[in-house]
Amino acid sequence: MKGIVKRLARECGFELAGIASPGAVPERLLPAARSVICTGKLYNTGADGRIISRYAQGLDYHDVVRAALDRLAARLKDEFGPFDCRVCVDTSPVPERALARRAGLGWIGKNTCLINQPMGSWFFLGELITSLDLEPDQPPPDRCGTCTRCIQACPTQALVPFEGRWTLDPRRCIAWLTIEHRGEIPDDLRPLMGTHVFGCDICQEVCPWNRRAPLTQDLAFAPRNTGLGLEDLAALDEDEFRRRFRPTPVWRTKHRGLLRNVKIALANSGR
Ligand code: B12
Ligand code: SF4
Ligand code: SF4
Repeated sequence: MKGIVKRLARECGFELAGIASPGAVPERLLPAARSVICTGKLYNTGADGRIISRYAQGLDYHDVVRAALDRLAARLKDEFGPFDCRVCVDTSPVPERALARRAGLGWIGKNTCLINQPMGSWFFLGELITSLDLEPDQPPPDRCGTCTRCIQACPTQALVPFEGRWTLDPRRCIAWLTIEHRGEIPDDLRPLMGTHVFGCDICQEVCPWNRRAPLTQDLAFAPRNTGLGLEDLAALDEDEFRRRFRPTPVWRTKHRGLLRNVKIALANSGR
């Protein structure tokens, strides 16, 4: 049964799939939950992520991953008959990295990303919580070893020790500051943000497990606004911003947030 689930997941566009036991959180979301099918979908196209991070250059992954999980649910129902299920992509109460680790998709690196040995960390996670009784997979070993590249490379020292492991201090993380933080960005952090106007890939770019990581073949993640420099972004009006970024994750900052970030990036590059 598990083999069929993994084969169908691959056919629905997921490079990674595994099974975890539900735990308290998915059980709250679906009381009949017996297992969680955890999936990973590669998004890296190899494009430069120094202005807009790689995950945000194509179509919004919430829509792409959700549609693929809906397809997977339909295929599983054709195969096994009716069952209860619930699709999750970035649903905040679901600890996706911890679940994916338990489903054998990878280990949680010191950069706090989920890393798969052959595939690296450039993938999105999504889950199908189901009432199917599937045997759970085992978490793989942690392969960070003595490496500390991500910790050293983080411009804002956002990766910090906590209770014997590494965790992320979102108040210092460029991804948080450029995407989620509203209002002014603290003066001391601005010069450290470089040219990043949406997200940050540095702690993944330096990770040795991403050196030979495969690229996505899914055209949904093909970069949509290539060739736009900081000056071009600064010159976008509200309508143009909407036209270009509405289908992508960048929409989340709104026009005002993007302009705030672009101003800092221009200052940091001496312009
Ligand atoms: C909020 C959020 C953010 C916040 C971070 C807030 C925070 N403190 O984590 C910000 C905006 C900074 C962010 C940034 C990014 N994010 Co984000 N984010 C989320 C979101 C929505 C919730 C995460 C959360 O609840 N964090 C709270 C912390 C406490 O919990 P946690 O992240 O689940 O992970 C901890 C536990 O799992 C714990 N843990 C539990 N069991 C175990 C067991 C062991 C052995 C260990 C060691 C640890 C451990 O350790 C983990 C690390 O601290 C998730 C989706 C989701 N629902 O999970 C995506 C998610 C984590 N983000 C994702 C991505 C892609 C990114 C960025 C790469 C985007 C970018 N380029 O800018 C960066 C990466 C930054 C980084 N180094 O992690 C992906 C990660 C995919 C992957 N391969 O890991 C996710 C899963 C979204 C998705 N559906 O694909 N993100
Ligand atoms: S995403 Fe950037 S700022 Fe955040 S922890 Fe990684 S390197 Fe540091
Ligand atoms: S850079 Fe090194 S320490 Fe950081 S996540 Fe990758 S292997 Fe682990």
